Amino acid sequence: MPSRHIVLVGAPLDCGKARKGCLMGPDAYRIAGISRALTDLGHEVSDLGNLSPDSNDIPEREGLVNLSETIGWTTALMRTAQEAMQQGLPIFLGGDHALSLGTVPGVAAHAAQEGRPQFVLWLDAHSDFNTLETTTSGNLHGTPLAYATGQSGFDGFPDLPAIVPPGQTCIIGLRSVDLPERALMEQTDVRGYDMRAIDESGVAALLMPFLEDVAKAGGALHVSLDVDFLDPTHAPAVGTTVPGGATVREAHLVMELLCDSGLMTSLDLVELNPMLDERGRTAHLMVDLAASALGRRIFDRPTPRLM
Ligand code: 6HN
Ligand code: MN
Ligand code: MN
Ligand code: MN
Repeated sequence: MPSRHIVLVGAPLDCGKARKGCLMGPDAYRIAGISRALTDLGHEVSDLGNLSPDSNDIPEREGLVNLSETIGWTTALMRTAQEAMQQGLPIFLGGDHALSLGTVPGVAAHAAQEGRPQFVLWLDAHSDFNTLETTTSGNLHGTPLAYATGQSGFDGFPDLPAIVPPGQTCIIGLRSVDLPERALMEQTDVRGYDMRAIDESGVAALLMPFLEDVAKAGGALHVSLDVDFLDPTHAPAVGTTVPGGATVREAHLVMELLCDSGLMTSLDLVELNPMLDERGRTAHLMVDLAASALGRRIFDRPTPRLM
């Protein structure tokens, strides 16, 4: 893969749910060697350090967890994502998945300025398609994909600088979807693939048609990788473990196919909770997956294509 300018953006937000620990995520990725892994691949890496949320005077709302702080992170990340896109390929080091309330609209605004359609690949056990109206947990890390695709029910959040049409998003890894978010998602043309689809078809058969659509449209592609996409036996450092997730090889294959496609323009690494890790293995696995998406291969010879 050609050498890229990669911009690391630390976003230690921990407001998207009650259990704390994701704020240590950006530093865990740094300690696990994310910069070195990427410079070893020939990329230039800059690290913008850790961001802080904007302040605002939005009142808290009954039944919603940390609304004001979450909106403060959303506005800060929307702005920073647009700036980072002008410099290179940003990797947003989370932080919980509420991070994507800012990153996805921010990168989409950049794509709109360039006249390119924005696509989103969501690798997650969950669809994160709740709104402020449908959430039963009140945890706003369960809402970013609904917000970014322009669903209503986000009173108090900023107007979107750009909407990602639901048909330009693809979720892979689903195995925990709330009934109201499922009902909302079913009214859209979001592509959602559950673990059964991976078991039956293999992950490549699900991913490749989506990548072909991105390529045909000349689109930008944002990838949002939630730790719980992976099976908890491989990636224990996450608060929302759901058994039956992707294997290490399935996750690497997604990343390797993304790399071959040359389409990825930005990446979120979210939901790592270092308090729950075992000797840093989840942080290292996430770094290895990012490296696979950006050119690491074991043996530098093309794989024969069966499809
Ligand atoms: N995540 N659907 C559940 C909720 O509380 O809305 C779980 C959300 C999980 C969010 O994994 O990023
Ligand atoms: Mn650009
Ligand atoms: Mn998620
Ligand atoms: Mn999840």
